Amino acid sequence: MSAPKPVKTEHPRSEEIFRRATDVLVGGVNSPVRAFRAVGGDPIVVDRAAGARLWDADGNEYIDYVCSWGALILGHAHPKVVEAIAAQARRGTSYGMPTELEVELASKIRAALPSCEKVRFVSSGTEATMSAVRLARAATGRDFIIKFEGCYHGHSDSFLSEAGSGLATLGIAACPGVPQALAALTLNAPYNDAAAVENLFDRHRDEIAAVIVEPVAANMGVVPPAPGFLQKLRDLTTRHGALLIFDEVITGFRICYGGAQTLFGIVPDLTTLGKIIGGGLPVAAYGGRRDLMDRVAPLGPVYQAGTLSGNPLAMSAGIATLGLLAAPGFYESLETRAKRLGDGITAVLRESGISATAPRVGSLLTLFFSGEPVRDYAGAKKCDTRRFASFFRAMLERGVFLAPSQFEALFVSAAHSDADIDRTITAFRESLENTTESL
Ligand code: KE4
Repeated sequence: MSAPKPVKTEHPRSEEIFRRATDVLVGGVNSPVRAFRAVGGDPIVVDRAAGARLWDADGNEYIDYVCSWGALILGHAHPKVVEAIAAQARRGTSYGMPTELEVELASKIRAALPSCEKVRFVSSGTEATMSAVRLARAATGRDFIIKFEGCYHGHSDSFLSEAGSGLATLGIAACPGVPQALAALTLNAPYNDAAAVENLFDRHRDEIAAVIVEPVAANMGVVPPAPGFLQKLRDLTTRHGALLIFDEVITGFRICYGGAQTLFGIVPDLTTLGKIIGGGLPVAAYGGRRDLMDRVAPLGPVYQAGTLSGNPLAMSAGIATLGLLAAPGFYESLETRAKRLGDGITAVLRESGISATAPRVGSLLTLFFSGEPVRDYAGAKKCDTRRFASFFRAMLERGVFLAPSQFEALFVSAAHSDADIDRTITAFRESLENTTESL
């Protein structure tokens, strides 16, 4: 295995650009997780990307496992996706009116996820989950929702308590600016704890509109659902007249073409999607049973709208992406790559005796610096985040870019070659050797 090329540890151009960024952009970023606050130092400034590679403003090359936070399952700048975007751009970027492209992408989604009898496109996962919860509250006439500690469903007010991703990274347990009266309507349960959910239903009988869940949690690190957990949520919501919302913004078209609901054989009432369905452009969606979705304007009174919803440029990227994902053997090949990486990491951990675990669900992986398996947010928070920070930097210096937080996932794409993965495993072994126990 070829040793990874060490990258320059100085980043003069990134630093200069980021200094200007902090003057005009809040924290120098447009999304908090990008700021490297949990891993130290300034973030790299990306200049370009292709396949499994990123290059920063100083010309350093990285093998990328962030992949735009999971959107780029094909890798960066896939020629067919770029061509679809370019061809559409020549025909206009946004019309603010119906197009056949929207019908085509929605039809592909419904064919893959039959529970989505009808679909509405929006421009971010946050919009999708916010709208799905509004619809659930309207359909049931109830106000409370249940979410899970450590799960992340975007930044709308109802989801900002005990949330994962950037809030976990920055240690924000409750977000200022959310009215207490609204925050009180969000009930949190530990992930994988169906008994806690049952207890909430018993305490709030007939008051709970929906349970929203990441069917594979990937915003506290990757935490698989315990056997039977999702089915128990399905049973409880059905019994109590609440809706089950699968937030598949990460898992949709990631762990299989039909998402987690197909893999686990659970039919949710509503599903939210994002990331992959936009092929790297701003597309998200919510969908579900016809009787529910037909309550949304203009058919019903549940209002939701968006200037750029379903815009033709993003639809074209999504159509090209899903067309490539539907090719025979795509997910088998992706599984082979992800298994190579997961097995390599596990072997290094076993050899090293370091207390860490590396759960994997398909092409979603995490390295938890924790001695015991992580099954919920309380377990994830026990991880040695300082050691993770040291490990992250050691990997970055070896040309491997991971998500800059213990509470995120690694994403393997179809562009990661065996050589990339072998180089990553070598960098992984060297980085573990060079990072001490908690600093
Ligand atoms: P956006 O609003 O960021 O498009 O999607 C929100 C969202 C909803 N549901 C799930 C399961 C998600 O993972 C996300 C967003 N994921 C994070 C990364 N873990 C986005 C990265 C960021 O915040 O910059």
